[in-house]
Amino acid sequence: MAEETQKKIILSGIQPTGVFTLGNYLGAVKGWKDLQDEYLCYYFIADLHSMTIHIDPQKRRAQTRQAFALLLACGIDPDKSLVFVQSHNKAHAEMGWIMDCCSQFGELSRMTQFKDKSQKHPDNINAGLFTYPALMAGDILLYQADYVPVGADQTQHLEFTRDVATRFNHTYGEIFKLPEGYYPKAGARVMSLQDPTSKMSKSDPNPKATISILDDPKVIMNKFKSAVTDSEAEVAFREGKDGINNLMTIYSAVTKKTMDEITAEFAGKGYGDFKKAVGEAVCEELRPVRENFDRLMNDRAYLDEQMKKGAERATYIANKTLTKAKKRVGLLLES
Ligand code: AQP
Repeated sequence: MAEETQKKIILSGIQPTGVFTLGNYLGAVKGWKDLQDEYLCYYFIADLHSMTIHIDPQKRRAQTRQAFALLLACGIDPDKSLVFVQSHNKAHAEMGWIMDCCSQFGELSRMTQFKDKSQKHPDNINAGLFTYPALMAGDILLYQADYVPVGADQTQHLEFTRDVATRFNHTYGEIFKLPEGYYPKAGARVMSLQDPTSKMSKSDPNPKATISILDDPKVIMNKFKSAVTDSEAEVAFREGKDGINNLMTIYSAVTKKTMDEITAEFAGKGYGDFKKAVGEAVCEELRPVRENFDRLMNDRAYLDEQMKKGAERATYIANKTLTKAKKRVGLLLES
């Protein structure tokens, strides 16, 4: 892996807020794996971002290590991609502050994620939750990323990043590349199995609503069995069939079959057969991830070494842009 290559840079992060769900996997991480040959990929565990919600400190530490291992278990190869923990590179916090000072109260107030998360955690509407997009802008701009894979829920943050970068470049002189969104061809949006109108989330308190990528096959089968569907008996993708649409989306993402092929496959069969097939396909997809994860978690020395390597490289790359930014805003650099 060399920064000198002509490859475009892709950057993305995932919060260590719990074991990744099937949504995180099919909607993000599985796609990240496939980008590794074509792009120079930088992937990080966004532990600073996870501080916007309260997590027991010991749990946060354990989940951060676990999330790092999960990325590798899902096929992110540290020999091809830069993989690191956000807080291991101090440049993120420094650049975050610079971005805070380039962000306007009004634009941060309009972020839908702030509104959603404030509603979800009304007892902890902290300033970090409000300035989260500024930290995220710093994450992206530090590495001069060309592309950022974005789901529908992230486009507003990317626009914000471009706005802040443009403002900085205009005020202090051009140093930041403006990142573009990367829209994966096969990225699936996976919904809750219990409420298919809301997305599957790591932090959902109802365990039946989410498939964790480390769930035991038996547990996976049971969760699909109890997934909410409808009172019809037709496996077809159409409006009003949120539960079945979600299961079809999952099945299609795993098997690569089209919706029409899936409808044909289950014509005349009941939802029981369909749910069983979805469960089995997901178990098979996740089996190697679980095996890799168990192996990695038993090799603490390897994980520590990879984290250290990632932190060093990330710091080296990011410091180039950070130093430029600090100079431009007039911070007196240490001699
Ligand atoms: N249900 C989903 N379907 C498809 N993609 C999803 N992602 C998350 N949920 C789904 C994508 O996973 C990446 C990492 O997400 P994150 O951990 O940074 O934050 P998030 O989007 O807030 O994920 P969660 O699981 O919902 O976490 P919590 O519960 O902590 O808020 C992102 O690319 C995201 O789009």
